Amino acid sequence: MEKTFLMVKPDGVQRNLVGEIVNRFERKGYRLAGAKLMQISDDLAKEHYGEHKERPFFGELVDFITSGPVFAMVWEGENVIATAREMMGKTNPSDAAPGTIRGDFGVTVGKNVIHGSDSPESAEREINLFFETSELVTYTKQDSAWIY
Ligand code: DAT
Ligand code: MG
Repeated sequence: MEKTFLMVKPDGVQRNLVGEIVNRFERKGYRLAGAKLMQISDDLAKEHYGEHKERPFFGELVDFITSGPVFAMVWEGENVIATAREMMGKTNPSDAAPGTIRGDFGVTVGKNVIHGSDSPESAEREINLFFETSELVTYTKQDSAWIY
C-alpha cells in the first residue's frame, strides 16, 4: 500500500490544528503508520527543502520550519500521495479551495499549515529522512474491510 509523509508545520502546531488535521486523514480512511512531535534542525530543514535552495524564499522557509515544533506523520492508503495533496489544497492558501486544509486554515504562502510529499519519489525520500524503520508500525485496522 502507498505511503506518504505529511507534516503539520510550526504554525499549525501553535494554532492547535494537529488534532483537526489528524482527524481529516483518519476519517478519510487512511492508516496512520507513524507520528511524532519534533523540532527540525537547520541541517534537516535544508535537506528536506533542498529542491528550493536557489529560490529567494529559501532562507525564510528554513527559518520558519525550524521556528517551533512540527508534527511529522506517515499515512498509508490507496493513492494517498495524490489524494493527501488534494486534501491539503494549493500551495498558496489564497488559491486553495474551501474545504481543503490550506483553504480552511491558511492565509499566506509562507505559513500554509501543512507539508505533504508530492510524488512517490519524494514520499520515499522524506519518510526515510524523518523516520527510522523502527518508528513505523504495520498493523491491520478492523475498518479496512469497510474501506477497501
Ligand atoms: P508545497 O508545500 O505545496 O509542496 P513547494 O514545494 O512549491 O510547495 O514549496 C515549499 C514551501 O515553500 C511551501 O509550502 C511554502 C514555501 N513557498 C513556496 N513558494 C513560496 C513563495 N513564492 N514565497 C514564499 N514561500 C513560498
Ligand atoms: Mg513541495
